[in-house]
Amino acid sequence: MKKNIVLALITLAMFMNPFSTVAESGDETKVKDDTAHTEDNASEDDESEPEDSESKDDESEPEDNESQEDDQPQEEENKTHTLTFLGFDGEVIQTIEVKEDEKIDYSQIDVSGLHTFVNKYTEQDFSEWSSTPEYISEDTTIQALWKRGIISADGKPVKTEYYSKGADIDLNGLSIIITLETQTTKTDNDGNFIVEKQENNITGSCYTEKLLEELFETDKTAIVDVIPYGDDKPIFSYEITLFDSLGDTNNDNVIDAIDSSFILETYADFSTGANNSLTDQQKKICDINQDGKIDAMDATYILMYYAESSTGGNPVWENMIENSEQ
Ligand SMILES: [Ca+2]
Ligand SMILES: [Ca+2]
Repeated sequence: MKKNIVLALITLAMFMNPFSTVAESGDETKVKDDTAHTEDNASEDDESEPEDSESKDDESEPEDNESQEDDQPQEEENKTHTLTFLGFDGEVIQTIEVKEDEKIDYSQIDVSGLHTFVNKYTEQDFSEWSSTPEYISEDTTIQALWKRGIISADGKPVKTEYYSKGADIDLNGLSIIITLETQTTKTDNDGNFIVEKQENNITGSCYTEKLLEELFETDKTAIVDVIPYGDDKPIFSYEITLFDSLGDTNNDNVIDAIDSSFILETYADFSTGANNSLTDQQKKICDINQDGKIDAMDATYILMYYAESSTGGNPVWENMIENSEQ
């Protein structure tokens, strides 16, 4: 079919410009003369010129007829068809008129409007067209296929309660997954586009923006935002609380030998079976390493804390417990 079109175009070009055949036939001087005459006496030459060319055309009449016949099928082949582009939900986003012999330029279709946030954790964008024929011979509709990035938390941080504002935020247990879903051009038995899935764990490339000190500046509850590197908006948020009375058994805002003694006494009472009625809150305050027992170990932590703070240090329960457990 393309060959026919090329041949038709060549014939058409010859038909449209009979002077070119005249020039090629060697009558260069005449053409030059015509130009010269045009400068000298434009009106006369203009009138005479068509006559000249007409007479020449008459001589080559059979050729012209042929080329005209060739034009007929070309016009039919060169019909214009409508190419309709549908968005993800089947809505028309653009239509273009395309000639049959015109190669379709898909880059001219604006798909930027297809980029959306389905919700806070799902981003959707254009992936590809359901088909991309180079040429069309009838009205055609093609569909935009989507790709989605869905962020989800597979596991949450275990630690949501802190004992010191100076502790580091502990994200252990958190698992952030990005699921990439892409509609492919393949369809299932029901005619739906098959979606391919790919999961990426991106927990390791996430950070928290604020320190506990800032988070707990005014309140003992706060929201931690987990943000992926290179981004500025959180992909996961959770609540944490500050329990800053750990170890302060007499509630005087100081942790010292008195608190340590209290714990040892309590421990002694428990171990001898003496009657000791601590409230749950008091038990929590005394159980420094939160292992469910109040014993000499907790008293030792108090003394370590006291030693560090009394020498100008800024002890952090979390670090102290972690270091001593190693
Ligand atoms: Ca105290
Ligand atoms: Ca304990």
